[in-house]
Amino acid sequence: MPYRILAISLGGTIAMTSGARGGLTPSLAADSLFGQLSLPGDLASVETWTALTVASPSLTIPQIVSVAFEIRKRLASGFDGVVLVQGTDTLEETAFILDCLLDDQAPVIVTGAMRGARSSSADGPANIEAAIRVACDPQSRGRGTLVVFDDEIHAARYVRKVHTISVSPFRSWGRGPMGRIVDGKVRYCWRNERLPSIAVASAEAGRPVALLKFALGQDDRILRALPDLGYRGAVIEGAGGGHLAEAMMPAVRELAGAMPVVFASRCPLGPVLRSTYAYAGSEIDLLDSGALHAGDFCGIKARLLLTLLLMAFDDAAAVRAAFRHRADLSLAN
Ligand code: DAS
Repeated sequence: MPYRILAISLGGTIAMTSGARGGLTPSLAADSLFGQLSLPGDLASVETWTALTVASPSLTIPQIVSVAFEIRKRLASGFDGVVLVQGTDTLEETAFILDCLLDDQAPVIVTGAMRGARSSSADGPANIEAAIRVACDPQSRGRGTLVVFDDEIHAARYVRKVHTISVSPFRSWGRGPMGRIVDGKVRYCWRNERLPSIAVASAEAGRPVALLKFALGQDDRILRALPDLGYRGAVIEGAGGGHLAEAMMPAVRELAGAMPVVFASRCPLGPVLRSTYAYAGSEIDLLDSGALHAGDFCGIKARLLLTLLLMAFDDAAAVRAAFRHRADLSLAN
């Protein structure tokens, strides 16, 4: 009995062809992307949905939350899995949002392409076929949202785009891929505990969260401007284990009294520290100031997590507690 797969397109290079100005622009609908697949006929029956046709930097969090709501509905109506294609630039963020919101056992797989649909070396069809194979494999159930690209299978929590032009641009640093497609077969190497899903009730835009990166000599002017700019949360990628300049700490303390402030690390590998250093601007000082540690989440994903929690809870204390719980869990497995 073929697996019922919902194939969703949001656009991206995989759906792009050369436009009037000579460069690639989004143009193709899901039907043409999922139309000519060379998979075993009895593997999957695919139903397509062209949700959007945009370049992925222009996607919004409310749009992805709406897609998550529709996926939940479609899975409840009998689909066995989902394959979603979009641009690779923000693909890791879409995958993480879906992973935070969906708690279905059914596989939800995100993929895309680094070469346009009409390129002689188009990688979209192979990525789509691999994604469908993974979506149709019983071992993929219960693993949360996965990214399949260049025959690698990545967990949404860890995967990042790390190369601007490679056809294998995704890495899960510190963990490696959760699995691979080998000889056309799905092979998993590890499994991690899923985090509790977040009960967001509406896809309406939530309270904005700023993402800042610390650099040498940076001062506190941007931090002090955030409330008047309408931000209701902040994530700061600090140096090393999550550290800031001493001179920034009065502003951090003040800001943490007004909104959830998270410190992550600008390092691509390793978690933030929680109890090693105690100097002004260190993790112990940041925690004393009321800031929250990002655990194993990178700044980009800590921002999405905080944004979704601000959409789910009105009460600031509930937001802080829910964030702290997930950040601690992220360090535990
Ligand atoms: N960077 C292109 C891509 O890889 C465009 C985009 O992300 O939409 O799909």
